[in-house]
Amino acid sequence: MKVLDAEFVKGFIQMAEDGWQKGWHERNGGNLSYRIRPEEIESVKEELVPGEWISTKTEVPLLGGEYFLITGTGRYFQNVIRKPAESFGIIELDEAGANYRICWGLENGGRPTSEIPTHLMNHEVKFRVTGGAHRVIYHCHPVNTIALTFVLPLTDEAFTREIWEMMTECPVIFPTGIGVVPWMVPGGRAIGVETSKLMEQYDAAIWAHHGMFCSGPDFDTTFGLMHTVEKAAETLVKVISMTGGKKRQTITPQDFRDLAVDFNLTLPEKFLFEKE
Ligand code: 2HA
Ligand code: ZN
Repeated sequence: MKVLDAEFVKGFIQMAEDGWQKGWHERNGGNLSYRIRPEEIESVKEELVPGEWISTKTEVPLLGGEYFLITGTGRYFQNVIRKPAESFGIIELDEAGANYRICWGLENGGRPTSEIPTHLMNHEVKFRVTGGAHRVIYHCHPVNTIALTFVLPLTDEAFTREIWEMMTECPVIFPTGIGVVPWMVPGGRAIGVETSKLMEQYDAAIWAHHGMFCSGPDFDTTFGLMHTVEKAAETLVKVISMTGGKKRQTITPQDFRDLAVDFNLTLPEKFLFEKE
């Protein structure tokens, strides 16, 4: 089969297009990667031509030999659907996960996203903690979530609690909460280490004054998580804009505990603190 005819590739392209349509990918902002299933990579073998080995700038031995779809550095989400073979590619990792080689796409001198260390380290943590269930890592620049990083304390507790309060389904969709990475230089291993530590417990991590990473088992769930957090962030921006932050009424810690019982959730008590 041709790469562009494969269902997993069509899903990748559609998710990139959906993110572009949401306004989360100005210019070359954001990046997306998908850990390909063995039968999926087998189905497109005829088109794979491995290139040179290049450093991943990290090591992810648990992912040795895995193949990924990954967007290109400097390439635009806007163009994923228009110029797919230039905008993303298929890479293969060596056994140590220390080097990759491009096997398809990233045409005209493309390379994987500058955030490849964070993507691979997040994939490795999620591979371990979900028993291989998670396959998608998604990064974008959603405006309301970014705006809140100038206003809320940069703690997991503050962000999780405020976002949960904005919509009853939030704690159902991400019961473990949201992590926050303070401002750091992007594109390197250090920010990848901090993000992947958060991914041990969370499926969403916010980068202060930059954007967000989400992880999930498939394209729909991962995009849906990003969308849910960003929509709740938009609601909070409106509440703060209207009131300065003082709510007349909200969902209380006891409400969350009651929800947890009926929905069979475990909501960490660290997010259910009493406010001043
Ligand atoms: O330009 O979003 O974080 C891609 C990015 C880097
Ligand atoms: Zn970014």
